[in-house]
Parts: sequence; C-alpha cells; structure tokens
Amino acid sequence: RTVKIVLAPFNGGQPHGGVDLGPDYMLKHGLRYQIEDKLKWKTEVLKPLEGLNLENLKKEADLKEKITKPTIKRADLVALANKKIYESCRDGINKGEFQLTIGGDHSIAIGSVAGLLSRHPNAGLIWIDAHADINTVNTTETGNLHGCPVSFLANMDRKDWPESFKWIPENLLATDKIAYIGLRDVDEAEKKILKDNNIKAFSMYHIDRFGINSVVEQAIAHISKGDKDCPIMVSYDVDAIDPEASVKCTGTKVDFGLNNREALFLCERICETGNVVALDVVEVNPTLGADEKEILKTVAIGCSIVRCSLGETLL
Ligand code: DIR
Ligand code: MN
Ligand code: MN
Ligand code: MN
Repeated sequence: RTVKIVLAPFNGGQPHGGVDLGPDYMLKHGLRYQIEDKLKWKTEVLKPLEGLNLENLKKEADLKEKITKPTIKRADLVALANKKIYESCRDGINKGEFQLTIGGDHSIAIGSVAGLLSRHPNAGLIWIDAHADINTVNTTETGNLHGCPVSFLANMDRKDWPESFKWIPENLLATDKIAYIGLRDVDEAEKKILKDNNIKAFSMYHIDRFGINSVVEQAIAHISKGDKDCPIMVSYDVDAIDPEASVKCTGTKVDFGLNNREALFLCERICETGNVVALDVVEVNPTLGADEKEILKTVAIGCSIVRCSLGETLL
C-alpha cells in the first residue's frame, strides 16, 4: 500500500501568507515517518507546484488587480496552480494508491478533488469545514477563492468562469455526492445554494443534536448511495476544529467547533469503511500562531488527521 503525498504549498486563494508552509511543517513534524514506521504504508512525494514562482506570480497578480479590482482575486493564478495539482493527481497516482494532498489553502481542493474524480468518477466527497466553500464567482463577498472550490467542482455558474478555469471537466461532481460536516459560518448566498440544491449538510447544530457518530454514519450513507464499496474522499479544513481545542493557527477561525476527539473520530470511522481513497488536509498556517505551543498543537492535529485516516486506531 502506497500513499502518494501531493504537496500543495499554495496561499493565493486567501489573503494571509504562511498557509503555504503547511506541508513543510507537517513533514518536519515527522508525518512521513509516522505513516511509514507506525502504519506501514510506503510513501512517495509529488510536487506539482515545483517550478512555479508562486510568490512572484502572486505579486504580479496583486499589482494588476489593484487597478482592475476583479470580483474574484488571483483567478488565473488559482486556476494555474490547480491545473498542475489536478494533472499530478490524475496522472501521477494509480488506482490502488492513497491520494494525500497537503495544503495550502482550501482552493487547492479544486485540483485534488478533480484529480481524484478522474480516477474514481463515482467517489463521494465529505467536506469537513466550518465553512461551506460553495460561493460561486457571482456570490462571493470576499473574492477569496478558498471560499469557492465546491462551486467549481460542481460546475456552478460555469458560464461566468474566467477562461483559465475551463480545464475543469463539466460533469465532475454531482451535488448529491457531497456531505458537509462541521459548518458554522455559512454566507447567506451559500445557504441558498445548499437549500436550492438540497445538499446534505451537517452543521454543529446537527452534531449537538444527533452526536458525531450518527452524523458521520448519515454522511457516509448519503454519499455512498447504497454502494458498500463507494470510494470516499475527505477534504479536511482544520478550521472545522475548535480554536480552543487545538486549531489556533488557521486563517479564518470560527468559535464553537469540533472538539479534538470528534475531529479524529470522523477520520477513524470513515477509514473503517475501507473505502477512503483520498484526503486533503488544508489551512494549517504556522505563521498565525502566538507561540511555539500553538503552532505545535495545530500541526500535530493535522498529522493526527492523516494517521487516523490511514488506519491508526487506539487499540
Ligand atoms: C467566506 C469564508 N465564506 C468566503 N470562507 C472561508 O470568503 O467566501 N473558507 N474562510 O474557508
Ligand atoms: Mn474553513
Ligand atoms: Mn464569513
Ligand atoms: Mn475550507
């Protein structure tokens, strides 16, 4: 069994620097060793963004956009980086291998999920996040593309996309193959999109109401549609986890989130299906920590998410 670790040190989908350091910090924390020595998976690293001078491209884009003031920020850069991630995930990973993408901000899931679906077209997507990330190019209030990846994957408002995004295949992800867990900061326009498309979404209310076990069960059942072998991809934004519990180093913190056990139980239970084929871990920003301890806590839970998704158990 092999894990292909796709490094996606990209920060152009949101305003903060530093989220591009997520992969470095997680690897320095011993992630590869943990996967190989503790869990006995082989690992290989893919670097789709190597060779792009991302900081220069970002400066150029920002300079231009100071004058043009577009409604979505750094669109061509986000599209370019994601095309590279997409091609790596599509061509550089074989069917039996596990796709682990480490961000970077959540815009990188455009590439990772599109790549995964090119190999597993019937896969379901579990999106763990405080946010729904389903703003379209027309509804986004911030213009930050990390708030929009799901709308691109589900082909929403395609006629209004910049040309640079048109590499995204059209019939990639049906809205009934998505389930959200952990939501608590959803824009009004996003609430309407979720309702109009009847998208399965479990907010923190549902976790309090039914418990995390029932919620994850319902999420898996919903996306699997009765297929006990349905491949599952998890896209995990660490801001789903409560800042007081462990995740202070992330760009858009929201109070009252998942506790640490809920955060990892999700991964353990989804892994237990035997159907997980891919995981993203995104929005770890080590530069937003007040001290070493805060950084370590965030990076450590990021690594735990990976291990629990690859089969680490308590017993
Ligand atoms: C907000 C925040 N809904 C936006 N989104 C975030 O910018 O569209 N996603 N922070 O992770
Ligand atoms: Mn988020
Ligand atoms: Mn908001
Ligand atoms: Mn997100």
